[in-house]
Amino acid sequence: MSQHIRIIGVPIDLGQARRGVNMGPDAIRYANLAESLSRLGYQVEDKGNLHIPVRDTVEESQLSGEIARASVACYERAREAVTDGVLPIFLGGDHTIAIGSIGGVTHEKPCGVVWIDAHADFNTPATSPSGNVHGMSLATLLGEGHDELVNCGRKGPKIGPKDVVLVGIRDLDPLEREHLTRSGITAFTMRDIDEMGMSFVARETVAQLSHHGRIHVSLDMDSLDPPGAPGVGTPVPGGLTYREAHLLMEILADSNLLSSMDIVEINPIVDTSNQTAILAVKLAVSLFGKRIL
Ligand code: 4U7
Ligand code: MN
Ligand code: MN
Ligand code: MN
Repeated sequence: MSQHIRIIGVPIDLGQARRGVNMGPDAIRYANLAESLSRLGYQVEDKGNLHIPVRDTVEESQLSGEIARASVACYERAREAVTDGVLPIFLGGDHTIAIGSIGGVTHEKPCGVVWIDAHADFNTPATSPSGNVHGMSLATLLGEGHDELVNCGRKGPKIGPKDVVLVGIRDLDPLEREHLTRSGITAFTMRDIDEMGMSFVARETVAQLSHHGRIHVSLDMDSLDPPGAPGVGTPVPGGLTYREAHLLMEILADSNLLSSMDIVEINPIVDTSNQTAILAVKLAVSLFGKRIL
């Protein structure tokens, strides 16, 4: 695992309807992400934010085009981080940032992806009830969605169904559910976590992805239970507890395979006292830290 971490802010809110998620990168910085990771012994470099157009200046019909532009920029940063041998952490913004981040880190070779989310983000323009692109990010990465997004960075699918494991799922749209079932993707729902425990779920996740030798963690903060993480645009009751989320991070850390990460969907406008960003930083510390004993 690289001892050099590179922070890349992607203040995009074009993939969903609520304003505020574009302020996520600064909320996470203000919660001391860089200092916390430095204290773990990493060399931390903050590259600032990508330039993303302000929502109010973008016509509805231009949204997917602008998301594609941002995704290509994000893709190039992700690809460059791999070339430079550093570990990139992408700060959203909404979950559309994963189209570019995961696209770019898989430019040379595939990697395993842990998608931690209340949602599967497996809609397509044909199945989506909302039309919001942040609910289509994972399907896009698997090659289904708006053409300019599917072909962002390089043509076609960026990962296959066996390269990704979903954890924390509890809210699927009817057609999205059928699509996910047909895909053959492994998804650990909240019921699975309740029945089998996070320890089993996290170990199984690592076991399914370890053959890649490299794991990307895409952390949507709405995976957590809303009382502890109220600052998200699409909260869903019954999420991961503080301890479950930390245990997941700790077991992923034990794999020694972590190579990149997204922290997404934090909306400071609906948060209280920045607690969702503070929690995200604590989870990142568990993910990149050492065992307590
Ligand atoms: B997120 C939703 F309809 N499924 O497609 C949709 F419920 O990145 C929500 O996981 C998507 O936060 C949530 O709009 C996207 C909805
Ligand atoms: Mn998501
Ligand atoms: Mn979500
Ligand atoms: Mn959300």
